[in-house]
Amino acid sequence: MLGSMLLVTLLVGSVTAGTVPAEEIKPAAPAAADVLVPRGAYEAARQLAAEQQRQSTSDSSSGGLSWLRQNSVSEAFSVLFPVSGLDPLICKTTNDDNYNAGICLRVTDCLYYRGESFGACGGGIGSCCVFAKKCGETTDMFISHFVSSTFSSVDKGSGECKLTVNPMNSNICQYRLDFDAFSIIGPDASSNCVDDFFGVTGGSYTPKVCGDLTGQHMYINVKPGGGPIVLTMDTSSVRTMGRKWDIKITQISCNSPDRAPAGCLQFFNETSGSVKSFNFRRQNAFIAGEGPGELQNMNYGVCINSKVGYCDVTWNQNPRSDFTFTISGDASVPSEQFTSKSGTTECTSDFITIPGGYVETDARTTRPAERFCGTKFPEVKTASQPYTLHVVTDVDEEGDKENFGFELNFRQNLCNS
Ligand SMILES: [Ca+2]
Ligand SMILES: [Ca+2]
Repeated sequence: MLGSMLLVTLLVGSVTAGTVPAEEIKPAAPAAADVLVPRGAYEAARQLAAEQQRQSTSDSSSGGLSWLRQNSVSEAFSVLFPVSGLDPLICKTTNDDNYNAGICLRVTDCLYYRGESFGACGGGIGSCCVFAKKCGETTDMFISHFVSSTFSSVDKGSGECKLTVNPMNSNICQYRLDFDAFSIIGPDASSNCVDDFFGVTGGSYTPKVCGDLTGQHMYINVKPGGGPIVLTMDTSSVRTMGRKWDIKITQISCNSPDRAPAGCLQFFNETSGSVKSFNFRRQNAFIAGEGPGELQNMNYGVCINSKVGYCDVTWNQNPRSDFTFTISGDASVPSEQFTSKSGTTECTSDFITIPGGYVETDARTTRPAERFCGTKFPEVKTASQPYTLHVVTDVDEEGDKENFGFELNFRQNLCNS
């Protein structure tokens, strides 16, 4: 009872603190609250909020980022009294047409940092604040969005367009990019991104990409205390298309449970899921005049987090269509003629690698195979941890036809199953 009275006092006190000039309000340094409540009570509340936020962070076992911790007393506290060194709360926006997540901040802070408010969060005290940035801008927010100037109209490209992302503090080790929307011109016939492309500099390796990346993600590692990363979107000013992009950028602390292992451009923290190559398009037939789906010069790792109680992983071609594994060779022939290839002599240009992989040849025997290409993918199992999938493509599509890339499903299997 005493606790809830204290809470009410604190909440009321802080809400009425709107007379403090905006310049004095910083997310990591509660200023207004200090003068309104006794120092001891404030410290106690702050420690409670910090402890509860730590617990709710460590309880988070869902895939990807800690998600949607809304509407609780501790969250209201953490909005009013942000604790230095802890990530701000992530909130869901009310209007998810363009953005699906923001940062829960005090209303005054959202205004001060020129964010856009998308409804309430943090027990109704905070404002779900979205930071949308365009060409030439800079951000150092926990979560920000790199967006195209228009979301729907057909436009000419605008040439080089850069967003500079500075670390929000000296303890940032990683960024996660979520391509919530991403549609620019795809590659030419030799799988090269010539008209439009997107790339990231200033951090660990990321490939140059183009086409459709909606739903994909990338992790970029950086040295803590270092400089910014730069996101570059380069769109051809002589080609017209309804381009759009909304790339959500999340800063990840060095000690965050959401941090992906180094070397994994993509990381899946789930027992089952689907991995697609960049610009894998979901259509079932090749469209004349369009380049291949496959992109050149790929060389990256995809990692699956090994879950406790699970002992191996099975990879399958997505059964949705025959075109979900067309990596090398001629995919313009009837799909009955699609063939699976494996090994280092057959697969030399475009291929995927599954370390420790083996294929069942019949019910009793297996054949080791780690490198796969061609136009068909056999069921592959591996018990070699960490579970990874490597993607390699060369500089052209010489000898290949109508390659889409791949869409593979993975499933971790329980031990002793
Ligand atoms: Ca190919
Ligand atoms: Ca190729």
